[in-house]
Amino acid sequence: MYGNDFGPKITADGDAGDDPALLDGFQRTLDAGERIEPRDAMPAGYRKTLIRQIAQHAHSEIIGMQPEGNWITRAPSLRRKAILMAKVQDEAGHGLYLYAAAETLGASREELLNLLHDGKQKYSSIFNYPTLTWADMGAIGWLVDGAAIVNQVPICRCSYGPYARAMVRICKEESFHQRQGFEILDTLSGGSPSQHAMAQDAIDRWWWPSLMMFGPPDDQSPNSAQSMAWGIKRFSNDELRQRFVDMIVPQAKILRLALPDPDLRWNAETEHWDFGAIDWAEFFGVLKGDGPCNEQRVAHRRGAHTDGAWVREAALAYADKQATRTAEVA
Ligand code: FAQ
Repeated sequence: MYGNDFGPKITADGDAGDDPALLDGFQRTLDAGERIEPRDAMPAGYRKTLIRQIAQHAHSEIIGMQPEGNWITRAPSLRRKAILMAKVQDEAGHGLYLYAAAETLGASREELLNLLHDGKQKYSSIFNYPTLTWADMGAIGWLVDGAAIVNQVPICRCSYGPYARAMVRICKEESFHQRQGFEILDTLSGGSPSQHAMAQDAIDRWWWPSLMMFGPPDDQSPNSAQSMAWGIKRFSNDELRQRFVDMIVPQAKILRLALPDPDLRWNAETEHWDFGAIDWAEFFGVLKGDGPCNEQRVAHRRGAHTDGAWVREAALAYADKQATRTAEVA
């Protein structure tokens, strides 16, 4: 049983509007560290922010299947192929949990997919880069899933119940994804000189885009302050980016691979790794649609949606039949 004891729960549209009693109930729930649940009254802005973030997150999972899907047929062994297929399937599952979480806020999957296909909602910048070699599967697992874990573990404590609960399972699976990426790179790094070079090249290409995944610097992040006040975000973009760098530097040493940043230095005062300047012009360019693969990713997604129309129609026809049968029996 989910829910809490703070204030009235149900309004006609679920939004608290200006009603002081409803807003007070919402705030007291947050202050007590309890979860907001779908039936609870909430400010319209809270609902809108959650739909935006959860939808972007869901879109990232399903678009994120493409760069890796590209390598399933070319995985170097049956074992690697089976693992990669399982990982890509996990990502489809993550998309499903997240679209379901958004549905509890009143946004249907169909509506959100239309917004993605029309370029009206975003997905993570990272998936607009190409996967050129097998080592990219290692770099994505180690760096991209590593960044996703650092960003997403705090979301398990997000104030909105359905999102927080979806993230618990997603994070468990992401941990496995990161381990498999690390293992691919460890194998390549300890292999022939050309395999080692292939692993290094992948790290050189994926390092900076992975740092960008955490979003713009705090002083250019318009949504952070409100999202943190609402308990949707628990840490700022820069805090999580720093946490990621601190986690990755020692792991890179174990992998015998270099991170492509001449300014990377241990800072004994702050007890963190200092790192070089991020090219934010590149990040904002990718967000605008100018990344190496933006067009290809969205075109492929639209095509997959069109090709899958018959599956959706068949599922609806089956559901109708079942409903008719149940009604007849009743
Ligand atoms: N890419 O004010 P903020 C994964 C946008 S899942 C694109 O700081 P916010 C699993 C932002 O939306 C990866 N856009 O925004 C996997 C906003 O634009 P808007 C996805 C970005 O929301 C692994 C504007 O910039 N993870 O990798 C990005 O407070 C391997 C201003 O930014 C999530 O979605 C970006 N990187 O903070 C799958 C986690 N960063 O909407 C396959 C949940 C920012 O106002 C293979 N999301 N923008 O038009 C979050 O934690 C937050 O939404 C942030 C952004 C931190 C991403």
